[in-house]
Amino acid sequence: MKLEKPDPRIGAIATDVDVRSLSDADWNHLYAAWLEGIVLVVRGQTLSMEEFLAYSRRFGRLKPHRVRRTRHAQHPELTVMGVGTRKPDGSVDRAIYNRGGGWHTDSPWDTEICKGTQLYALAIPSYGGDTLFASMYEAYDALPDGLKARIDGLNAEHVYGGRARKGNDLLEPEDRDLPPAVHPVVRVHEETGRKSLYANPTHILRIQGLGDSESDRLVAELTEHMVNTPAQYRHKWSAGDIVIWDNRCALHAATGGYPIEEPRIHWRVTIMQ
Ligand SMILES: O=C(O)CCC(=O)C(=O)O
Ligand SMILES: [Fe+2]
Repeated sequence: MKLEKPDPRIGAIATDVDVRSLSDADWNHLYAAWLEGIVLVVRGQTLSMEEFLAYSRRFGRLKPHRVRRTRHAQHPELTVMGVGTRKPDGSVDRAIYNRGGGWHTDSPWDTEICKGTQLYALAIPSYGGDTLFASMYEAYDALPDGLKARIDGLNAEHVYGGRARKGNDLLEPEDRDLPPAVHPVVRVHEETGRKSLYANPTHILRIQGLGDSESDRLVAELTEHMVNTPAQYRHKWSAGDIVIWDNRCALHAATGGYPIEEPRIHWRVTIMQ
């Protein structure tokens, strides 16, 4: 197995390895590279659905996504991304075409924080469709001391799609008004012990204890720091790539911009701590 780091702060890329037959040593290296790199790419895999699920379960328990209509019928813990980019009337279904567009972490609207999200690329368009990742360890570390002091001890409420309920139409009606989940704005990573900024601009509803406009202003200020951190990795997909990212310490964004007539299909799992 070969492991490369595109940047010392974020990203790890593994090649010359088959995740179906990992030695214990290679598994330990991959897991450590993921924790350190936040985003781990394993190139060149050929997996059945069962093999992808089995490999994913090595990272942790899998949880079916709240969006029910893109769950796989036989394996609800698996979401199929990118099917149905056109509606029956021929118009583009933006919620499917650019699902995950806009900086976010996954599942902050759940009371239990998900540890990772893992995607396996089945079909990749000829251009566009990259995914961006940003380190929230680095974003936190680089905050001015005054801002660090202001956010110390604050908690934020999150709902699916935030105040605008963006993408909420992917949810079944009975799942659209679930109560917010509350998480600290500065969190300590369960495995690395590092502090990171957790103020997801897509799904945040409000920071508790502040008025709406004060909360919006603080989220906007934090967002500038989060999305402008130079500690970023841009993944250009190839079919056969597996990418897992750590939702406890990173934001990500799907960039879209790929030809609508070309398929961009991934299998996706949500991995719990
Ligand atoms: O399709 C992508 O590039 C990322 C989608 C996303 O945000 C997710 O699967 O959580
Ligand atoms: Fe996402």
